[in-house]
Amino acid sequence: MERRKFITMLGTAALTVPVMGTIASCAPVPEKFEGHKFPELGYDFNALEPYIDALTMELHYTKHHKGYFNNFLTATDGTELLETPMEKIFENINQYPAAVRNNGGGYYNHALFWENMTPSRQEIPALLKQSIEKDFKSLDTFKEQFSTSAKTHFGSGWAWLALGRDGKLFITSTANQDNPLMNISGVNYGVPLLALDVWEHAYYLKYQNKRADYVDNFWNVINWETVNNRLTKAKNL
Ligand code: MN3
Repeated sequence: MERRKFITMLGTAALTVPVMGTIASCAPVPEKFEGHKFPELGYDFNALEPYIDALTMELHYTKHHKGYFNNFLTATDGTELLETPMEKIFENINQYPAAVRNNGGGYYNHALFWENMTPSRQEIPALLKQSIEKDFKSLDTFKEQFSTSAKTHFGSGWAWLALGRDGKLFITSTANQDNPLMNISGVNYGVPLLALDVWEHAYYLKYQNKRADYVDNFWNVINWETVNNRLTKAKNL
């Protein structure tokens, strides 16, 4: 795409103001956006052992995630997207070049993923537990359905728990670096609450072809506090 045409499209996109007021009509955005930043990893590379090995974590964070971040900056260099929160960019992602979609998604999705894992085991906070039980009948049913989504997603992608516009939780999976905030066909809209990377680079060193074992072990490292906080923010819109 010609650069001028791309920038003109960005200008048009900025005029599209989403309608607010309904539950989860759009994603929570930072109150004060201070530019795109490569996020800190909140724990050591070996902190999630034995479920996720240190070498995988190090390569995943310093090479894959950093690569998406750097390529996103290159793809948006000189445009107003550098001043736009990712949640707003995703609302109009179908108008931007593939490099913005793929690398912006990779940058954002991994930040969510690191945050929704922790080395310290946690109880599920009440709000989240009640919401899961309401929409999936039980925690076990939810885990089973999420696991199935992650295990059966064909090829590279992500499994998600998200909050839909109707105020209900749902499970979905997306291809490549897409996510439920993107306005593209085939993606169900929702505010992401829990993300699981099912690209082979996320597990192959330790689990090889056994993605199912990686998915089963994911339940040992979930930061339920973070997931609950995301739900609280999304419901307060
Ligand atoms: Mn990844």
